[in-house]
Amino acid sequence: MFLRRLASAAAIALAVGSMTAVQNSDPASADAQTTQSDSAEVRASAQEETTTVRYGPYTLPAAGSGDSEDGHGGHGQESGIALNAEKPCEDCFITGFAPNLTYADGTDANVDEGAMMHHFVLFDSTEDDAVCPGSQRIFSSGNERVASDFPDGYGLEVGAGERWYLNYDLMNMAPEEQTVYIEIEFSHTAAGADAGITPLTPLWLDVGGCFGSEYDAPEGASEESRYWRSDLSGDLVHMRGHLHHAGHSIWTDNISEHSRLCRIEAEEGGSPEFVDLNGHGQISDMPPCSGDLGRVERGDLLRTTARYEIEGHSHDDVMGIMTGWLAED
Ligand SMILES: [Cu+2]
Repeated sequence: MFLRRLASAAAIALAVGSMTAVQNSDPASADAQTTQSDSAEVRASAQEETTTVRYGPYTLPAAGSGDSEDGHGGHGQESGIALNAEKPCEDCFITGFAPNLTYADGTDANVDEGAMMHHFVLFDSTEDDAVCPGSQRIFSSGNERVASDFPDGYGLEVGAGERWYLNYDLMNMAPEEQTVYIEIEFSHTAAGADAGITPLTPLWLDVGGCFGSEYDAPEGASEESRYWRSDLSGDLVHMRGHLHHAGHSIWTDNISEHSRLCRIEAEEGGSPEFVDLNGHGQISDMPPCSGDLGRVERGDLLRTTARYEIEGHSHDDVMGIMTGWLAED
């Protein structure tokens, strides 16, 4: 099963944000092309613009090739870490992002053609993560490619000297090799005193903990939880989730306040692109929570729970991750 085959180095870096795993990097993958949108695409406010950054190319080995870990009939996999990942802007606030996996001509590469964006994570190596030791985990997505738009007036600040790196894990279920790109459309606005943007701190709330995002889910319905005691205070304004195939839902509660901050249900096979070559529906939507999600006070205990409903057999190496964005006081 492809669900089992995450490269361990990539998985550790995903959880810990550790720069120690960068030996895995593929220098060719650090190349990225940036296309600045023309003025016709500028939307929302006068200052907001969109920039699409293309990471890659990544060549995915054919399914069943010798590159798969079990060596027979597995999915082709391409994973690693790209250093010096392109940023869409500097001295700016990122106010939203829309991830995708594409072919060279810009069309969608999805599981109906065998290509799966198992996940990617962008790190800022110049900031510490708020939850776990290591670099700050700033943007991520699984194959569902859900777009996030932060509420008006909020954004993630990108400094001029900031250095990003990209952890990617891509898979191929097709019998032939294919070449794909990770494409992220960022909306952003210039920083500065008149920007009127409140900076956000990303929170990575991972059922797997800090030292590995993966865990094994049994057959049937199961729930797995993890607690985090906040050492930050602020307003939570956006949350998005990540689950693997057969993931049902994920939610985060503020136990100290007896309140629910966000609950997200996964949809599978919602459109033909998300039905794979074996006829299985893969996760196609996990709508984010956005707006006034609640207060988090220093000392509050947050609990994140992932629910899986799996028919017929257990799944190894699943994930349950909620990422949140906090406007600190
Ligand atoms: Cu994952």
